[in-house]
Amino acid sequence: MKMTFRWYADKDSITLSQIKQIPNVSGVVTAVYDVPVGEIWDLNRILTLKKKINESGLSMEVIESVPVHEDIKLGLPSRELYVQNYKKNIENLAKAGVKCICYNFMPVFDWLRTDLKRVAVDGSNSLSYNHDEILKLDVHNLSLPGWDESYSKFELNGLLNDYKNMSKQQLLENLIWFLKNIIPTCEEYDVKMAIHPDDPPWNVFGLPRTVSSSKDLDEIFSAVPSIYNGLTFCTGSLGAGKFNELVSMANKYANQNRIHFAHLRNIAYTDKGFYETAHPTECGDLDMFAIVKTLVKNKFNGYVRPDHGRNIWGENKKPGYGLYDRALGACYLNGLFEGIEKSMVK
Ligand SMILES: [Mn+2]
Repeated sequence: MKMTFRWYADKDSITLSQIKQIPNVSGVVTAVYDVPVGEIWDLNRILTLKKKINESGLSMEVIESVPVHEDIKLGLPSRELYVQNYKKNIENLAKAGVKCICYNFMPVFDWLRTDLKRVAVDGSNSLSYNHDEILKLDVHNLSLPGWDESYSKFELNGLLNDYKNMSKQQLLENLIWFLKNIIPTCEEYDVKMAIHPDDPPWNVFGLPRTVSSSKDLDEIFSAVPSIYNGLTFCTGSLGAGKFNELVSMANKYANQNRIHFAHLRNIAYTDKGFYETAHPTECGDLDMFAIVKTLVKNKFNGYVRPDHGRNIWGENKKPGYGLYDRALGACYLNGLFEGIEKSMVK
């Protein structure tokens, strides 16, 4: 297991030296953030970013994300150009020593919550999702926490309209087309693709979803069997769907060597959705011990990061991405891995 920590580069108020001080964190998970989706990341900018990270004693082996242009998800003719650009990005990232790319194939929104600061009894706050509140929203006049700056209402209406008649099967076919195009490049440059599951794993606003369940993942992997076509095992995203049995999924995909990256976080279910909790098993509804044990049992050797943390100790950072609770999460996960690994040695 290689413990990493997400870092938003120059936009992040958390510094590399703070991250380096978290025990056992060997690298950051980052990206070149200000390039429009679909365009090529300049190699020199990637190398400059890498140099800065390496000088802090950290590695840059995982990128999250290289976003996929909507035209690829929509299967438009312009996808031919965007997939060439994507391949060029894989090549450039490989030249900078990147080993794993996390990406997703969710139309329009790559995560969705109804409250970014749900306050818990202990005074901490975290992200939460309530399906009733989603149903109350006017799809033609959406205002969503965390998204108002990303799209104008006009753009959003256009995009939602573009997907109106797309089936789940069509979206899956577009994903498979994308994978068939890029995986040979990944094999050539030794870069593993790790698809992030849908968050949350069900349809919202009528948008199709195609990476929500074990059945979905089986179809994706059987269509493009190369081991370079792999998974970001995000426990919070998959686990939001009670139909997903995380331990058996961890067992299946770690055994197949498909899990290249793991986001390990906990959630608690409510009547209408879920909220994010501290990482330990007893803080939420996911059995983090059983999940990690299953990964270790299958000799999982990929990248791990703590995922969304709460805001605690008066910290008021980007929702999910404060320093303190994610650092606590990393320490908890380090302890789980060490305890389980050492107890399994005969
Ligand atoms: Mn995740």
